[in-house]
Amino acid sequence: MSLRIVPRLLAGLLTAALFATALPAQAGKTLDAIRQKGQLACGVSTGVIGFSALDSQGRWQGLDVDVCKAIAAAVLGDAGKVRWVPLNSQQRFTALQSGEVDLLSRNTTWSLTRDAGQGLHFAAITYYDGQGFLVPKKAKISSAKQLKGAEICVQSGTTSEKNLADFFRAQGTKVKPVVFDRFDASLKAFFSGRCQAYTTDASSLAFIRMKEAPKPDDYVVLPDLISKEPLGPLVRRGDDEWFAIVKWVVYALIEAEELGIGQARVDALKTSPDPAIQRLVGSGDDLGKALGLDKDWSARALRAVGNYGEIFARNVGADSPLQLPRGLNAPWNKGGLLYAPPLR
Ligand SMILES: N[C@@H](CCC(=O)N[C@@H](CS)C(=O)NCC(=O)O)C(=O)O
Repeated sequence: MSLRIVPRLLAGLLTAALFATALPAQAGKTLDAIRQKGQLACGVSTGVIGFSALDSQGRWQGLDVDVCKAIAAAVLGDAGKVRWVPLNSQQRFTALQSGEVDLLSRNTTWSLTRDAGQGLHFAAITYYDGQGFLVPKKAKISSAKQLKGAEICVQSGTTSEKNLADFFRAQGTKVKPVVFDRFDASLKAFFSGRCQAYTTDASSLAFIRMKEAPKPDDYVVLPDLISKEPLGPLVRRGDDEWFAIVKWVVYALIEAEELGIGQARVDALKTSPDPAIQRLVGSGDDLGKALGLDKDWSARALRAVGNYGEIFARNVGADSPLQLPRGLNAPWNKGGLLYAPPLR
């Protein structure tokens, strides 16, 4: 054996040894910084009821808000240690890229160019949505195709703006988008009759009709959905450990619903005979170590906000004014698309 290959051989052996031993996860730089600040900076919307909006007491509420609270509970031990940063559609990506927020949890659609082209990583899907149209009832429009030639209010920096153009181009027709940078301005314009329709994610249209329309009954959401809008939290590229934490906190919430672990029963279930339940409530095998967290991370997240089904019901579903059906957002074994990889 030539002496020249010895260093290479040694380096190879060392690398193999490093990967063979289960490395205790390093806390990534984002997690370190969050711990140092004692606060998670979470980017939310400027006010989309059901997902992220201030309530009458000035507290942030919603499905996307609960995702941030769950993460804060998992990594800081306190769902209250979140700094909320309201961001409109245009501002959201720069705020994440620049480090102003640690994560964005705000009705944001996962797409290739956002994921691969902007230095970002979508961590998971927390709501399967699609783009729809809100129209005045008196216009007697029953399908999106009838909107040919219409002026349609839409917010800039959204997939809604792009899909609107695609949909009508594919039909060989055109519409006239009326584009607004600010959400409040877009709503004001629509409800004052500036446009014949308003377009965005269907879940947002439900809130817009119910909470923003002068008379909700004067408006209808058309049945057509013209796109796929998988919404979920995202992080900056370059910190795999932080990416993993955000991803697995969401999966823990989803898995807990599948296993029937409700917010009120997290501690009672510590004595469950089911190892999968034990792992999630912190009495079984340690899942925290691989994430750079302690063993109780998922139990804390669940105690803070409940499982995905509870989060959905409280914010947008059966226990909320929006009354959105579970639809695609039901667990995979109940007719929906929610599916967490094994937490083990
Ligand atoms: N899911 C779409 C649309 C998301 C979006 O930004 N929607 C608007 C209209 S509902 C919004 O959230 N506006 C509130 C704001 O700008 O704060 C996307 O990711 O582009």
